[in-house]
Amino acid sequence: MRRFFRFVIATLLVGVVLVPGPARADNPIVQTIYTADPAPLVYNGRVYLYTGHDEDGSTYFTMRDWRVWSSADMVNWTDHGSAMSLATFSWASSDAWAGQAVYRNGKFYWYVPVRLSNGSTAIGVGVADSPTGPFRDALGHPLIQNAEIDPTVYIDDDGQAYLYYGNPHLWYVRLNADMISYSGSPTQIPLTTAGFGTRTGDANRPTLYEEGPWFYKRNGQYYLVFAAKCCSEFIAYSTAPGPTGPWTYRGTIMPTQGGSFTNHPGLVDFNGGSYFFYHNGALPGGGGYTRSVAVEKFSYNADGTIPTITMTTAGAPQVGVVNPYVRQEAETIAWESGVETEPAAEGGMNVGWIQNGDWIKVKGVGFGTGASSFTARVASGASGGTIELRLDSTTGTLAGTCSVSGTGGWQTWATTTCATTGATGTHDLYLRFTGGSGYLFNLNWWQFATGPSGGAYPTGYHPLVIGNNGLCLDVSGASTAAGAAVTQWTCGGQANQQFQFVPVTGGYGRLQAQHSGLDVAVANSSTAAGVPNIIQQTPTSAPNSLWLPVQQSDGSYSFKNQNSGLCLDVFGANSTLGQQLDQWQCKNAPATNQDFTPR
Ligand SMILES: [Ca+2]
Repeated sequence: MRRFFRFVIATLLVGVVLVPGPARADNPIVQTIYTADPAPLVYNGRVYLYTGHDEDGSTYFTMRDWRVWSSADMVNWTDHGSAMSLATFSWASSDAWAGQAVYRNGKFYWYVPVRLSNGSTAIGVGVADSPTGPFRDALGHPLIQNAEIDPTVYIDDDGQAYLYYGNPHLWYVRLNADMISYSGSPTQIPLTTAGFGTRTGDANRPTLYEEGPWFYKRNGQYYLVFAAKCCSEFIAYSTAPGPTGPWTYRGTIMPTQGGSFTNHPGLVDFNGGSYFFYHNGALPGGGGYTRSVAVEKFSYNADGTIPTITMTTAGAPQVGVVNPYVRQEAETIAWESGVETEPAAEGGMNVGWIQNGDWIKVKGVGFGTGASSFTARVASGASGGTIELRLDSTTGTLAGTCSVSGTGGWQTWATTTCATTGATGTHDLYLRFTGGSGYLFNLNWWQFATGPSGGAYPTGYHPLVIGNNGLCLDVSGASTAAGAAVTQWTCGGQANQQFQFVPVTGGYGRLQAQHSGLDVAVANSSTAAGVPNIIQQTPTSAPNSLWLPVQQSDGSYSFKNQNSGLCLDVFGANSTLGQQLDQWQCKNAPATNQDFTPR
């Protein structure tokens, strides 16, 4: 099914790929699947986006799970997969429709409507410890059951949480602080034309309010943004001085447009900007039941009113740049052609279904003074292929070519590294995949490095001063024996504290102790994290003795082991003299127990 969908989309996207011009579309923001009913949540410096998921080829609102995405820059969106589904709610039978998630007291609550086996609808609540889930049923039964849909939630400054919802009526309840119960009875908001505008031609629905409310407060004013009139819908809004009204109709935000007869609003402020999320039918194969979420940036008027917002293919501008020198998930995508995602056996998601000519665009990557190598986490049950690193377009400057070999399985992961040249400044990065016929390989994550092939790491022997404690890397007891522990000790400048970096392959090289001539290595090629197991060994250039120097923002270096993918690390970040070092997940932050400054 998934592979069939991939083929259909790849075929349809051929038309998009051939569109010329420098201004590549970034809306809709997800191209790997159809998404609907956006609900953004700002948390910890990122925008988390909760959506529905229109099944491929739908001829109704056929929706079985909900998806989570996130972005730090509004243009590159990370796929967090399916975090909640109909199966989460044992009492639900179908229709995983429009919901919203909110954070409170260390937990994330996701309110969603579903249909029961008796045909009626109800609102349930999922709960999770992480914004990306997994979510579990908080109650084991519906939170609200009065045949309505489309919950929206807001926690007011005084701590009182409100859940608005409804189609055809508009209701609210006051949620208790536990967020999974409420006080009093659901209360109906009177749908007056003063409050919600005038609809003509439908005696049963005299106001414009249709469905999909989005409720929040800003600068002391309460907003209810909603899908208006049916069908096709447009987006309108009302405001009120208090959380329960009285509401005054304020007009249109987004006119009817976009090839989907429904629309659905979600608004947030993030990093100084205001953003309006909606959905349309703009993806190839898209329409009223195969929708896609998109976003526009806007500014509130001085009086708090919202301007008219029109759908664009350009989308919101990027906030900041992508740092290529820290691990970036392959499933962080501004635009793509031909690929899909799936859960990765080693955690998170990976990009898959990669065929010859497919590509991923990552917008606005800040290479700075220059990258010297590229590392990718790959798996292939076939014979692999090639990753071309192109700048600014699929045919742009080739900054590197990375070979991917077969790894013996589609979830058997290995790390491959290649040298890069010419990647300086800020560019859109295109990962273009080439190879033979059929699926080539999967991609979990990637990372660039500065380093010796860029001339940055100093040549010759140097003491390596540790960032968090000021001690120096040291071969224990000045031993010349293979297997002796590599430890930390007070810096003295002696020969067993002098190390030189000897480049070997793809940015990786040996870290050789001057007094013994032996190489710093991970004992027994271990891939375990957090075990003091760093030794010196006879030079063999085996992967457990090859390290990638990754320069940090303060000029120090971390050393990433080629075999394990982990970084040289002071065990427990302690300051104990003679403590043997270990390896640990790379932090890629300066002044830590993984940062070494050559002096
Ligand atoms: Ca990944």
